[in-house]
Amino acid sequence: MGLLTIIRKNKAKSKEIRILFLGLDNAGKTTILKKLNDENISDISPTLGFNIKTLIRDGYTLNIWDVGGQRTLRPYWRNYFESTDAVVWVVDSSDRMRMDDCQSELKGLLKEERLAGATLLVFANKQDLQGSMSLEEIRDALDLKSIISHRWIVHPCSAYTGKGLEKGMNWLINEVAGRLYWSGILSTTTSTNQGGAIS
Ligand SMILES: Nc1nc2c(ncn2[C@@H]2O[C@H](COP(=O)(O)OP(=O)(O)OP(=O)(O)O)[C@@H](O)[C@H]2O)c(=O)[nH]1
Ligand SMILES: [Mg+2]
Repeated sequence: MGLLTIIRKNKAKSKEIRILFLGLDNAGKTTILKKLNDENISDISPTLGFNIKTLIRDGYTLNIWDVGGQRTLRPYWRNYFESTDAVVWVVDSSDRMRMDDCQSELKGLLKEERLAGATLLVFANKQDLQGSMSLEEIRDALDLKSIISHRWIVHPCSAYTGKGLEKGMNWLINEVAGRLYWSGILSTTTSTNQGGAIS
């Protein structure tokens, strides 16, 4: 039995998926995570270290790591890369001033060898705010179309209203579970070959 088969079999028993929530500070990572877990979102402070949360979805155990995004904390992101199955890159869609910063941080991240196999979900958060950037604007501002190294999708959401959160996570779970547990029998319902957008 090959090593890959053994790893797949062991993972299939526990059906665990390790997800890393990253993005600039103030993007809404912690708020999204709390909303997904039906927690109160009215009193959230900037994350200075990390939060870990375990969610159960569709029979899968999602081990989610939410790491602080302030500039001084970003060098520590690499401490969380090991064994990551998926990255959720959270974007504050109303923060037009920092889209360049957001793009360069994301591009740097995708060059990391330890994240080579990870699936990428870009959450265009804060869609409830008037004047927030549309999906197309975010796709252009972050130059997402140039990403060919990872399977990706960009999905609009609001952590405040909850709109879009479950749909985005469902895509991610299908995608990762297909790769890890179903040996390449990928779901084709929402994805294109190397990514694309669902709405
Ligand atoms: N209007 C609106 N505000 C949001 C939304 N999501 C988060 N916020 C607000 O944005 C601010 C930052 O949210 P956090 O969840 O702390 O952001 P974060 O990405 O975890 O930030 P760091 O921990 O510093 O990396 C808070 O004041 C939230 O209430 C959203 O969907 N809509
Ligand atoms: Mg946070």
